[in-house]
Amino acid sequence: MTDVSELAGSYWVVIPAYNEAHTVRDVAMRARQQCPHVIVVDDGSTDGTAEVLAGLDITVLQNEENLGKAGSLWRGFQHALARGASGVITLDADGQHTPEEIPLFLAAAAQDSSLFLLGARRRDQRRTWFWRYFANRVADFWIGWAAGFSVEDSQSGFRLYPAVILQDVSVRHDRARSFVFESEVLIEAVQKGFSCRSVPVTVLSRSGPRPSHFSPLADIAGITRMVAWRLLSRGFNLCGLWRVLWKIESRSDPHRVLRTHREQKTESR
Ligand SMILES: Nc1nc2c(ncn2[C@@H]2O[C@H](COP(=O)(O)OP(=O)(O)OP(=O)(O)O)[C@@H](O)[C@H]2O)c(=O)[nH]1
Ligand SMILES: [Mg+2]
Repeated sequence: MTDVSELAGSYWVVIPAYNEAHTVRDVAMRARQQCPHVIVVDDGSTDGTAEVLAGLDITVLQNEENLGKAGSLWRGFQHALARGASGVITLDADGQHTPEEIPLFLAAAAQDSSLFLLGARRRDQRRTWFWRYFANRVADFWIGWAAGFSVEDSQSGFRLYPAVILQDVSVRHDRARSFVFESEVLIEAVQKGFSCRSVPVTVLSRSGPRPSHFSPLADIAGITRMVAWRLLSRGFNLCGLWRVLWKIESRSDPHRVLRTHREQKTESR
């Protein structure tokens, strides 16, 4: 099995940041202690987010205007893939995720590098914000139904995307898709035969003064529309509903994963 510290060099960390001047430097520095390649995508911030990162040994990509979380993640993914990343670990810039937990993802990737890893925030910590928790659980149900497995925390931004998945999925990432994108990538990856596992992580309350970018009404409505469309186009995926109700975990299609690995090897020759 591959050593976790060896793996750290082949996974890139991508941190989308929109007006996160209060927290992003600390998050980026701590992520840099875990992995040598860290990218912060400053999404047209107006509070000096890029400036506070000066002097750090990381890559800062600046969007001239706000592209939304989806567009920023996408830009970070392309940057990392173009440099040969085996996968990308994403985490939020507001300090709610703990960069020291990155090795948990690397340890799981060491066992199976094709797994989509979802940082599942501890339920007792998420319950502190009741309505948010409730909205998330509703989203978990719908997304699980569409994907066909029981999802523990579909809205977590702490994730590991293997390169094989990023190269295979094609999902809209325009500004309107901001918080829908991460749910849709998950559904598409699983529908394409990749497997997803949860990695338990901690979640802290936001310390900075800025308001949440997540709008429970608009974003949950966007996610519901996307899921409804996917369910309609798959004849309501009754098998998926059954699997969610019985809390059945995601399983991979070994042929699909093998084929993708083979295609990748042929391309890199
Ligand atoms: N690049 C970019 N990042 C964004 C945008 N909106 C949100 N983000 C980032 O996405 C991450 C998550 O946003 P949050 O507002 O914290 O959303 P959340 O964590 O789901 O919600 P809270 O629990 O209220 O914090 C943060 O790192 C933000 O800076 C955006 O328009 N562009
Ligand atoms: Mg947050």
